[in-house]
Amino acid sequence: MNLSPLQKARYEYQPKLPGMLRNGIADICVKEGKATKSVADQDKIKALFPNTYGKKEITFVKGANTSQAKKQVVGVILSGGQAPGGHNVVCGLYDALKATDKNNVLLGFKGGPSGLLDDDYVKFTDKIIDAYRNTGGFDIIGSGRTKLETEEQFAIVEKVAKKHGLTAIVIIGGDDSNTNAAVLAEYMAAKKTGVQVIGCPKTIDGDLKNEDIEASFGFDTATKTYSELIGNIERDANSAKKYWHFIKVMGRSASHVALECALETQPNICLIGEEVAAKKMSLAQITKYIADAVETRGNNGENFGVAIIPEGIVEFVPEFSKLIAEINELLAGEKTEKFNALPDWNSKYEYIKAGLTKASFKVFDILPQGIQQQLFLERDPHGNVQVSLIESEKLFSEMVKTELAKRKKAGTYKGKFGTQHHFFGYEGRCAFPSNFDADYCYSLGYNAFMLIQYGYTGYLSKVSNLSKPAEEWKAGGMPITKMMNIERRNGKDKPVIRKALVELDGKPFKYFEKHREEWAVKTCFTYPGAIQYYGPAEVCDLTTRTLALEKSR
Ligand code: FBP
Repeated sequence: MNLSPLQKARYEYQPKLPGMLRNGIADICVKEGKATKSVADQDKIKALFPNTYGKKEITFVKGANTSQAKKQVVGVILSGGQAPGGHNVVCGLYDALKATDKNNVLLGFKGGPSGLLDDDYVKFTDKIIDAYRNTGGFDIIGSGRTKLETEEQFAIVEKVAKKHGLTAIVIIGGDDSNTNAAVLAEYMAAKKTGVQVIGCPKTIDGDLKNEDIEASFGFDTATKTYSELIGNIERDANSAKKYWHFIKVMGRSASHVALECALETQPNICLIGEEVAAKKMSLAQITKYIADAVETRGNNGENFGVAIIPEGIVEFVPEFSKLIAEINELLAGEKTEKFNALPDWNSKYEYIKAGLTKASFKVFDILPQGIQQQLFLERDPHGNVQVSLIESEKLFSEMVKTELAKRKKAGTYKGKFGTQHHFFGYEGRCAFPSNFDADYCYSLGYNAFMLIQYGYTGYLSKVSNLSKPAEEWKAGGMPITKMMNIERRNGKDKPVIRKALVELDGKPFKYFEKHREEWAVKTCFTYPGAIQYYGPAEVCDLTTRTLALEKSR
């Protein structure tokens, strides 16, 4: 393999563990906290998880090891979208497992949850692990989005686990994958298989967090990567002074990524989906909000700017989600064929007009034609519109353009409006993990093994106090059921981990709200630059503005 100088150097990087884990299992004992209950729907969740509900939170502290010595054979999977640091979770898990007993075994199941079902695995060795230390990506075993949720699937996993003599399974994933981890843990406990299941909180979207889990891994590196790029674009915009850049950033549901990038780069505009939903903003209102900033700046001779648009924004616009729901109905089942058979866009347009309510057609009709067509071209396997594929950065820039043309005619707007569009998502998901993510992920994996060794199941590996230096981080575990409630999914009530959306009374949003009027009209850009891996801690080890603000007094 050809190695870049940075990759070679990163192999040598020794991730920092929380102080209390530094001497390994010999020096660790468990401090039990209070029994937990789910965030909502306690009776229902308790009934669904009779064997794993209500367990105590635990913290590891220094003290004599009281865990039972036994040979461990652990299986691990990476699940869902890539997030920087995934390899280090595996490395931390491997190092803890081998440091505890060199006869312990770690199997990596390939391609995500389906690897467990297909029994497609690799037995990790020092050589394999050493080639992935502190690197980005999930390519060590690959990832996938197969859901582990049916009894039949669990029965297959049970068989595979038995074949390999697995004592535990570690699922590295987001809210859905960890929900499945909780259900699998309950299944394994109910069947008395002796197989423990432990989750690790992953997602660049940052929406798997709560009072216990301070951050999901990957958020730090991904937002730093996007912020570097956004800062570079800001500088370009401020140099050439001729473009407004509309930048969509990933974050399928929550707007944490957009908000963090805004805190890092101070753009002119950043939309926050949760605010749009709370204020029930229409497309026209959002367009006006952006156009006002463009007009003020343009009239001041500043015909450039930067607007950040979160990927999931359109689903937060009430009139737009209603439109999507109606389109899904309009094309349900055989109706898709009928629609596709129409000869041209004009006849399709008439079909749509006749099928939508008046209010939804009005919304449809103001969309640029390219977006209108996207709504009908891109369908998921269930026949639904794939909202994440809608080019919302173009949607808003087009709508702003139309609005500005009116203002120009009316004589209020005197500037010029040239645009560029960008989408930052995949660029950040496999970056070399920042020192924070390298340390945090290694700690999560190392700690996951401690939970296994102490016999816990249905727990999420928890490393907290993250705004402090790693030495002061705390390690322990939290029952996954604590984060669960009942939500309606595909027409059925399901136990799921509650997604953490941006809190409008939280400190990160409040800070943004306080400054955004000034950022909108003045040029207040900040340029975070590239992630630094070597140098002073205040440059290299700092985590996100979001976490710093959340933890500030
Ligand atoms: P996870 O929730 O699985 O971590 O994935 C998040 C994400 O990166 C979103 O930001 C994005 O919308 C989505 O994955 C893209 O998915 P895919 O990789 O399947 O295109």
